[in-house]
Amino acid sequence: MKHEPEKWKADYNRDGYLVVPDALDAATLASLRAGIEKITADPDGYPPHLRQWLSMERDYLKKKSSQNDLTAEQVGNAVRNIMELPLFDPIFADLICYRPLLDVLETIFDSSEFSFHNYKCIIKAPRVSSKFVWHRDLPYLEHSTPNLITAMLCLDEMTEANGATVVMPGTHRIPHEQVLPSDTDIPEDKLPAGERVTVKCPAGSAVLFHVNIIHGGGANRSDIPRRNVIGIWAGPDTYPTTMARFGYQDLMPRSKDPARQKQMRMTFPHLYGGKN
Ligand SMILES: O=C(O)CCC(=O)C(=O)O
Repeated sequence: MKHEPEKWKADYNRDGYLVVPDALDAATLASLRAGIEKITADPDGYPPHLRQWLSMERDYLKKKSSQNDLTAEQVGNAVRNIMELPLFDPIFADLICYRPLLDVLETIFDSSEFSFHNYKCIIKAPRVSSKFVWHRDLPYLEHSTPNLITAMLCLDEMTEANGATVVMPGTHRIPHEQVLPSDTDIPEDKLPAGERVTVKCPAGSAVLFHVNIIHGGGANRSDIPRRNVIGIWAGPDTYPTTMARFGYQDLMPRSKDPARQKQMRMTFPHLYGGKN
């Protein structure tokens, strides 16, 4: 990955999003792909405490038939979303410590005091996926400030044909109090005027965006999958306002606070030489 902190900051502040090519090295990309493939190969083979975190395309389109022109039968057993990735495989927990991504996050937050919220994987399965509604992420994240970043690690190339994310640059600039609960699903005729950018990038790229940027994306009707491991990260003094908590939530992998550093070492002894 090329270190371009000034460019990262300028892109993010101007547009509300940023693409970082080669954020994942080849070995990490391969192991994340293998981890996701293991989950999607047999979703119904998981015990209930894990199966509950898998959302299927067929169930989504029962609720949101406008987002897919196929029937529940036609989409088969395609997985659409895997929540709580670190519960499925320690490689996803270790990803909380992945240095290239932390470098970018520390630059954009302009602080070392940011915290992990959760990791999920959004899958647009070849030929059958639904499209995404236009939305902002902040309303469903429910935090005390909007200083949160959605960081997508692209396990596959993103193209228009496989349903690349589409963003509306600049729409992150909105006062906190003007973000509405209904912004989790913004109808086409309520979208602000402005450019729509299809984020095309190679596999291994990171795409980071402000949780208030309006984004969506098309269906995947190509033959290649489009899988994004998506982390939510909270900036300094930014806290959840509901009861919901995720595994490993609130770890602060770059914190300068010795107690937080100790927490990281004790949580990931195999990555920090087993020292307290
Ligand atoms: O995977 C994508 O293209 C975007 C995911 C997304 O919008 C979300 O998880 O809220």
